[in-house]
Amino acid sequence: MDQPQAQERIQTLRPLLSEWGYAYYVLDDPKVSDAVYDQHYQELKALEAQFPDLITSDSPTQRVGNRPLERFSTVTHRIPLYSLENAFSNEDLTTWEERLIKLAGDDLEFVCELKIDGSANALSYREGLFIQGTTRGDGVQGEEITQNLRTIHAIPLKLQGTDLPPELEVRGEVFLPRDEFARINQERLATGEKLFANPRNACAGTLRQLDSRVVAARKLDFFAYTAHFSKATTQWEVLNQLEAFGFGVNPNRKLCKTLTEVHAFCHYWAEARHQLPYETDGVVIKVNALSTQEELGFTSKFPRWAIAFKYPPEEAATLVRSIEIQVGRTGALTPVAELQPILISGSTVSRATLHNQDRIQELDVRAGDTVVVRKAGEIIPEILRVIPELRPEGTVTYEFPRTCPECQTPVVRTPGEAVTRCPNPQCPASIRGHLIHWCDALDIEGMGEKLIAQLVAIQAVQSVADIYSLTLLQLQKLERMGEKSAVKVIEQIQRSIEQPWGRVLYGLGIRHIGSSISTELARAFPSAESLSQATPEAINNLYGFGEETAQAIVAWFQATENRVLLERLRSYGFLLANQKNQQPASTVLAGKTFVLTGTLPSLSREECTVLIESHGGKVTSSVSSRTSYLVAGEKAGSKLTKAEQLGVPILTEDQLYRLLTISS
Ligand code: 0OX
Repeated sequence: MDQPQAQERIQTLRPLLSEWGYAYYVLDDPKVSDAVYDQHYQELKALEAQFPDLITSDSPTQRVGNRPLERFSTVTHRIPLYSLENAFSNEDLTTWEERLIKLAGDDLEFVCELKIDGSANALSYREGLFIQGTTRGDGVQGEEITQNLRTIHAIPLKLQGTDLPPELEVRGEVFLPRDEFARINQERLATGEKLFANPRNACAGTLRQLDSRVVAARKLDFFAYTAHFSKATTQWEVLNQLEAFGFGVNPNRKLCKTLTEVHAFCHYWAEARHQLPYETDGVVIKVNALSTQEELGFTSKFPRWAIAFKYPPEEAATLVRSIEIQVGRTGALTPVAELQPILISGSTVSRATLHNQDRIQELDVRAGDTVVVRKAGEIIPEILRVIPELRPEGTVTYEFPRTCPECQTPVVRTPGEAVTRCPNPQCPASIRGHLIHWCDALDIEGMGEKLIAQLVAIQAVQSVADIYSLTLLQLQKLERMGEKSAVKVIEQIQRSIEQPWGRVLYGLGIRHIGSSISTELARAFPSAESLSQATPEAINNLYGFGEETAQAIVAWFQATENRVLLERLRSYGFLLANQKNQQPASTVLAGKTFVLTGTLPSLSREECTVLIESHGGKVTSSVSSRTSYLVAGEKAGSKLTKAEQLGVPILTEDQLYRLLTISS
């Protein structure tokens, strides 16, 4: 395809992909299947990779940057981002309305919007194109995080419609949906990283990432709530216009003629909000007429024409029965408070995390204390503070254990780290943790925590490889295990041998290697063999991976016991490599022909072929003018000379990886 033909095709693909993306992400009403979307997206990527001059900033492929920023720059907001005055009761709302009536008369209408618990941001558009996005910061100055905001599909890169304002500033809330928050924390738990306390913190932390590829993997969302248009005369019209421009706008809004209707809206959402897929902490009430808003103006801190009706925080007081220590897969000791069960926003809480030794010291929490518990992000309840007035006599300061409660090995705490660990790799808690993680990763139904605990207790399994030598008889002897269930478990175990290499890699429980990173790694390193020989640089060059990740992988594959484990898994029938006839990982190399020569540092010829083919490329045996690239390793022979003569580009293994990551 020549450049004009590519341009024509690109101009068909871009609006199509924008429309499908909008239907999927904003309207929640997909027009085509994921596979069809992906196929067209990859086609656009491939065309743009071939003709980089044709790339434009509003292309759907340009939502993610290629490399991390060094730092963010500070921007002064053209108009400050005000915060909102709070109302905590119906009386507070009535006082607010009385003040409004005094200042602007009684002909008032109100718009009620749910108050989203995320991060406020300002977005600038010029001639319909998204040019800059900033955080609220202190309201006067914020940080420029355009690249991160571009990853959010509810923020259009190009406004929809024809009659577009030459300049437009939109404000709204970026937030992290609850299920995405849970997914991220689960992954962090699996990789031994510190958990986010709630979706708001996770959202703010994500927006502060210098690498937009990390942001893109976290699926932030956005609701727009202000902008100024010459044509709009009311806030209600503003919201509708923002929707027409292609922004995500919260559908749960209401135009109210009276304060009674406002009260009803607040009352209704006090409970109903718990069913929403994102967190809200109140209702924002705004005067509808923009002319009245202007008339009312601002105090030094707040607009007079808006107020936030805040729902009471999801907190409750209860008694700490005891403080227990849990030992995780990585040996980390996590203190947990066993609580007198208490109902908080619709569910019973009986345990709360105390995070680590420092947090216990900071709170000075003791068994017998009455504490305030919050359901942070509605997922992990945490203790906010102790109520000292209610401390009974005779309580004692909690002593953090010096030995592992499971195996009595002295615990260690690396200076500068918050975590205390049991260093014993044979600790039953860490063995159980590894086994649970493996069974979860490989989807072995029936192998739950209880069964695993029994098997570890009788020393039937220690390493994940032992699972594959379990016999029916061994299982049948266990408590509450009939013949039928035992047969099922054995079947499930056998089935797991067929799981793809990416899942197996995730199951190995290497630090920092969560489930999505495993999938990426397995795409790039199609076997345990190639990954075990990869250099930290080759791993580092991959999508979103950092130094620590690369080091963790290299160290894991160097350890003798892990090499033995892989050998044992192989002997039980694990392929530890991608299947040849697997679905293509991407089509970024579509239309490209490769020739291989010499010995590559980590990939065998066979693996390199699988890698190229899995991204849509073709591998042939001899160099000609039609060869797109020669991949050359050590001791390359005549093919290298021929490629040089014909001007065929020559790639090292590292450069091949880079080609894959730049284009995918
Ligand atoms: C929200 C939200 C925040 C406009 C002028 C002052 C506050 N968190 O959902 N702020 C505003 O409005 C601004 N509206 C909202 N819906």
